[in-house]
Amino acid sequence: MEMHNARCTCRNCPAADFGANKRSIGPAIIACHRRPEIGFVDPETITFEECPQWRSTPYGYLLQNMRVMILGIDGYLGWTLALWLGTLGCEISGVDNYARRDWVKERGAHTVVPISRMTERLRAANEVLGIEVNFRELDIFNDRDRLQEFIDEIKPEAIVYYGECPSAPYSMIDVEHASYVQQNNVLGTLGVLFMMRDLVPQTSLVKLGTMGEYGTPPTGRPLFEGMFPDEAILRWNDREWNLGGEITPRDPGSFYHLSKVHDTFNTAKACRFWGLRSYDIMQGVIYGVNTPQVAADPRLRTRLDIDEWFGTVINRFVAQAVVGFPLTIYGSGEQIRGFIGLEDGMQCVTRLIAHPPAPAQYDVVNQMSGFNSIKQLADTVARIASKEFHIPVTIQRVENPRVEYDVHPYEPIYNKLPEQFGFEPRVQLDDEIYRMLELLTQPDIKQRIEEKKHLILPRTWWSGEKKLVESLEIIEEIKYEASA
Ligand code: USQ
Repeated sequence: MEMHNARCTCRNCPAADFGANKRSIGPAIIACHRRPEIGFVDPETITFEECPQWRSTPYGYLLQNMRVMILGIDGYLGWTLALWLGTLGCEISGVDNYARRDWVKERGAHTVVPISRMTERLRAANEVLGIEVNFRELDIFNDRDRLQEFIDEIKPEAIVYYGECPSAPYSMIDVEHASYVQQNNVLGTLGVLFMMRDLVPQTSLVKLGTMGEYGTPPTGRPLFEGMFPDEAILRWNDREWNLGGEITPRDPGSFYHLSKVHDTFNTAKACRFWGLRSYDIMQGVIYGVNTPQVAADPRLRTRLDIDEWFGTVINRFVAQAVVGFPLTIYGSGEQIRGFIGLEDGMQCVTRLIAHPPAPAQYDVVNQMSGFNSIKQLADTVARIASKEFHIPVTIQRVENPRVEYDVHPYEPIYNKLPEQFGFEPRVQLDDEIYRMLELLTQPDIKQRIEEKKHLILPRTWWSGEKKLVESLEIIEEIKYEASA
């Protein structure tokens, strides 16, 4: 079967130099940074399939030794991606200021899967996987000059932006936290857009947004991939307009989600103003602990948070089950979210890097592999924990400290990744929950969950109140039965 990016041409390639012959009049021509010997060519003539610089991989053609810079390389996703892409032959560089470690520490929590210091991580990546990561410790917002220098030195061919604070509850603690999250996220990204304009305008920016930008519109309007499809019509007062291509309305659920909405507009405009290229990923809630690389050695493990601020719902439910803490469904549990396993998230980003947007193209993909209600997830975790691990599990409903629709229609559209980029989900929810239970029941990890059990019940209310939520009802007790 033909690879998804086989017919992409130099137009999409970060090695194409569009400024090569500025004085020429007539059709655009390019030179190639990687193959100067080909001279000036029409950007549409050579395809990725034909170009010897693009090598076949399971995720499409990938530039040989492609230079990928990961902003936020020390986090849950950043570290995992560094090892994943390194194994595929990419030259990895990355920056981080260890903020995620600090935020979690500030809340008195810790990653329940122990992770190594960066120096140890880098050494282990080299020893175990033969990957050299070019790392620089810096703050994307505060150390702009140093980041600029680093980008200029590396000249990355793709930049993956994972350097934002990802927590809705953290952004709702108080005005300091809300301001910090918006400054770090929105202004950090804005700075990078300017750097790309000045230093690497041909590089694609793969930027992490969130499905939460859309919210859950009570009208039931489908959650299109960023923009309205061509056929969308607005009717009003006997008149009609075609909405195709317009950014859809957003209804974000926290000051964190709002920061991502602002990024959406800043990034879309930078592509429009300066011809930059970007894929904005609206990612569903991510879960899991497993890729072949992070599982290869304990020093290569990625973090896993389970506290109310940085733990996402499936990861939290699994940890709660392991220590016998009743699973915490907020509100009715009927709220529905899109989800994606860690390894599937890595596959999607790889495919996007392999298929760069054309100049000035801003595009959005909804990155998820399925959707479930919170109640369904709690039931699934409880079933696997009790049946396969003989752990009795209780599920409780607690007050919902957030402001969100409890019951709502949900129709996400998530066709682009499978249809245009060849994404095939491989992570099955049940299998990944099983793998997480295997890891989290290990005595040292279970002990680390026990130590932070007091940080499971949420106390950050969207209203500003500071009190632990109260349990509303115990809705299920699932016990393992030997005959089952
Ligand atoms: N929830 C529970 N019980 C819990 C934790 C969460 O019922 O113990 C519910 C929440 O009320 C919410 C849903 O589960 O309805 C998801 O909550 P979450 O904390 O797993 O995820 P969220 O706050 O939405 O944020 C996470 C990531 C964020 C990403 C987002 C994708 O932290 O970075 O943007 O997932 S999305 O949800 O699609 O916006």
